[in-house]
Amino acid sequence: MARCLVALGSNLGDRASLLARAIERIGSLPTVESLAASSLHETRPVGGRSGQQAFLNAAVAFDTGLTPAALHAQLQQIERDLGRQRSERWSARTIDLDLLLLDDRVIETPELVVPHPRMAFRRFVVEPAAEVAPHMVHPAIGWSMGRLLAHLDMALPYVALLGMPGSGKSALASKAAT
Ligand code: PH2
Ligand code: MG
Ligand code: MG
Repeated sequence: MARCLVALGSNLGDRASLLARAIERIGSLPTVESLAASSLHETRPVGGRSGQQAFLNAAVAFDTGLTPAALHAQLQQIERDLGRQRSERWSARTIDLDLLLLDDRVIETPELVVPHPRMAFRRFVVEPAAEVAPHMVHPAIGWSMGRLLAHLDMALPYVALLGMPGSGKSALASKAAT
């Protein structure tokens, strides 16, 4: 059995009902036990086209004997069943289910990357995650969800560099850091 953390988000359709249905479906997956669900958080869209509707975000933690690949496939099936249509990246969606953590495993395959690459910087992920799994540790950073949230709360003056892949963001960031 592995303890698993999943983020949920919806900004299209009846958001609360879609999250509730997704949580119920996750709870009835084979071998899933001891599921804890966070409260629902209304959040402003981060990235994507301007003018998108606000999100409802949540997180669930549970035990499962499913393999990472099987769990990922099940989550994608639930997304499809709840009307998710994939168009451009970060477009409005009925439901988004992101596998954040699976114990302390690090997985990098073309289909699945765990821990979820952007999870640690996103308040809409970390806040609900800290509600259901405050002591679960991000295996690359070595910090618990509770500590990541406290860190975000300190609002340090970060600067973000955005750009196309290969546009030189990393080189610029290392120059700026020295
Ligand atoms: N998901 C995204 C991009 N932006 N913003 C909020 N507030 N909530 C999300 O779930 C979200 C987002 C990509 O999956
Ligand atoms: Mg997502
Ligand atoms: Mg996703």
